[in-house]
Amino acid sequence: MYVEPLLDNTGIVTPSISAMERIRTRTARVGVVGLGYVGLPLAVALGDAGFDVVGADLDQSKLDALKEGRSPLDCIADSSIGGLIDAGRFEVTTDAAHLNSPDIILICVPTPLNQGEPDQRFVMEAAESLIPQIRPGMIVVLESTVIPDTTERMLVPVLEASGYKAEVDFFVGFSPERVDPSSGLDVVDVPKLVSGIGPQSAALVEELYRNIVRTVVPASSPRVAEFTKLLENTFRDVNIALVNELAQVARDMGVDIWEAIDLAATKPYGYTPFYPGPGVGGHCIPVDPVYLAWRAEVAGKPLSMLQDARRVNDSMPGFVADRVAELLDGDLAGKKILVIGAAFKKDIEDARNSASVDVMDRFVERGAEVLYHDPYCPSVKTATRTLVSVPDLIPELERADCVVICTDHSSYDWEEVLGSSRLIFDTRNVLASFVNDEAKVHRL
Ligand code: SAJ
Repeated sequence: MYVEPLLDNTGIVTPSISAMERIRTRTARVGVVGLGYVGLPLAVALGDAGFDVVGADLDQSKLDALKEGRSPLDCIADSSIGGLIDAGRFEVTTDAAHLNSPDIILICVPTPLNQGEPDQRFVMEAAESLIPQIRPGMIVVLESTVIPDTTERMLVPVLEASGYKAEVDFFVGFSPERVDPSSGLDVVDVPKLVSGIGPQSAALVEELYRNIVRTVVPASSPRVAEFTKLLENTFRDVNIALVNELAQVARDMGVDIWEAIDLAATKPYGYTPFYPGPGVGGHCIPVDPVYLAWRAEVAGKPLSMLQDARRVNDSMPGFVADRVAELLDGDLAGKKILVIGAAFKKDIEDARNSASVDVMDRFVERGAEVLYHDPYCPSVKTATRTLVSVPDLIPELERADCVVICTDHSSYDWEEVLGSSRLIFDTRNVLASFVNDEAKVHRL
């Protein structure tokens, strides 16, 4: 039975008592749509906080692993999953339409690019699957990174097709994901921005996350929280582009960019070190600025700096190929190139939008014979073919005309790589700490 919102004696709107009670007593059943690197850690944190969780994900193999108490993600231990499954507090389904109308639903689906444009299709599909499940007192929170205004102008109208009114019958908020699989920080340790489409939604969303994470930071609206998320990652893309562009000219000025960055990093204020590389990969940094730039374009105010930064970062694979060609008498045709690392950054298995793959494509375009090795990525799809990681590293190092280090996984024995290679182009400066033969080892 839905309890009318109460105005307490200070005139502050008190959200639906039942919804707030269910959060505070942690008796609410929570649905998580999307069990990837955002949704699964969140589902585990909810379960650990005492909530019953039902997760939905289209990937049957992921659900099979979860049902057997196995984690499909490196960043989540099997024990975290098994404990919740054994306690009967974590169910999974392939269909978000079958969440069975939980008290709370968190939407954690991907928001990629499609032909260079924002693609919010998965958010829309998730929202549409929730329409028949909306009921009075329910709370829906969007966590996916979206174009500013999506929560209020797209998600709410779709959910109100249920016949119920947002901020009256049910509640809606936005809380951007800040999961970074490689930082080692647990979901509970990262401050969480929270927001609601009105005071009741805001109070409920804030209370929900207070029961999950250590620090909650209220934003005045979903729109500003959506914008902030894009700001955080655009900040990174633009700063990486700065050092990538400087890396392309420093050498011509007789300057070692890596030394300059390390010197700048001694400044204890007003500077944040970023490092050049083969390009910017992943599902966040090369994507989020495009969402912000797209929205600005719609507002008639193109963001030239973001677009220029994207162009610089996207030019790095070609720059790497140019530098390696210089080292091989100006011609890559028929040369044997071994790329070390296909993942988009070190110590993870994710090759989405990986610059390493773009570097391989640039070499193939110039007629080189390209192989790669990556213990985390057994195979990758390049523009023209699927490549498989070579099984034995050392003989391939010895065979290569040039070894190109694109991802500096900690698992490599870099002394061994150095000793077994004839020529190395190091895009990550990972060999800096070794005594280098300058004729053999070259850097960005
Ligand atoms: N990169 C550089 N130079 C740098 C930093 C990164 O070339 O100085 C490259 C990386 O090699 C990679 C790409 O940029 O190809 C992205 O690297 P990233 O460290 O930003 O990694 P992501 O994509 O995992 O970003 C996530 C983001 N987390 C969320 O969106 C919740 C980002 O906000 C985090 O700041 C980042 O992790 C992090 O700090 O690790």
